[in-house]
Amino acid sequence: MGGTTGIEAVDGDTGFWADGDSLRSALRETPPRIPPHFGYDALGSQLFEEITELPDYYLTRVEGDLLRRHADEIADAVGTPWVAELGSGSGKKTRALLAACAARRSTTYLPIDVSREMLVSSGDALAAECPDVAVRGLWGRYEAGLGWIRRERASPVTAMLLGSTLGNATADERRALIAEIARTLAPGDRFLVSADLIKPGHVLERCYNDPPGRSAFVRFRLNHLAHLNRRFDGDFALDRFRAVAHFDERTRAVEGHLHATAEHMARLRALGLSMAFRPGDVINVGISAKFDPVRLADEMGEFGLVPGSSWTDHRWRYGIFLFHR
Ligand code: AVJ
Repeated sequence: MGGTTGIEAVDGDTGFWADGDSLRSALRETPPRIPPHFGYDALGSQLFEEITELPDYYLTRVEGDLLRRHADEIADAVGTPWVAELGSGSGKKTRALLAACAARRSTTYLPIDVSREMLVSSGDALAAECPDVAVRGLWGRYEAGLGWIRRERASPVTAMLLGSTLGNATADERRALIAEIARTLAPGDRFLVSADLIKPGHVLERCYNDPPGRSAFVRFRLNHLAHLNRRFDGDFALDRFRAVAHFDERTRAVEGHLHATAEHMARLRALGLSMAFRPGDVINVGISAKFDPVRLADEMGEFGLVPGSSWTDHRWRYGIFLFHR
């Protein structure tokens, strides 16, 4: 048992997950917004890996430490033969947990990601390190991956949403995603979700901006425009934007912004869309909401998800929370 048994395109045969309608409406918000999944094409996924290595970007390291330190306990609490991960990325942080799961029971891992390249490389790395875990990669958006799980009746299952990725959704998107997860899960299934906890604005602004001499965040944010240019025959001028993240105390979210530095127009021909920019105009290329564990549990409760065990670091920076359906 084990090894990669292949990758399935769950967003249709073309794998064309970058649908124009949701983009068009997000670009019409004030300020215009680019939804988070556009940040994770092959290049964006690689740039995000660079971000995780920045000295002040603590999220990935703190979460990885928690997952390694508590791998056995989490694997006991998980208890399901199917383990699906929404936004699996490089999969590095999850390997210790999957190994602990496979040591306890026959385990099939379903990584869901919009980067096909990431599914291939993470699947290969997992097969080499944890040959006991069977892997079926689902290439596409979360909703499509969850649809696959329902159709194939892959249950009992644990759906995992790690990396504090829930924070990248707007309030509306977040409710829709939790609802979709809750309706996919059957009684006995689990939801393992991690969350970066609320902390002072200056710490978060240092975390979400490049230190001197580095440019991982700037390139990651600008790649959203480059990606739209490639996908939708666009002409966003990357050199007419400056990338800055700031923490909004009111919404308790870091906002990743691109500020226009010159008056200009940009078009996305495939969408028949054109946008005018003046110096200082903003495009929002990603929010990273920060969480209060009590409010998170309340939000899950609205969808019938019941809190189980949780794991936090001793400085209370980050939490991993298990919910039962
Ligand atoms: C993918 C949730 C880990 O919000 O910290 C956004 C994504 N990185 N801007 C985060 C991200 C930079 C990231 N996560």
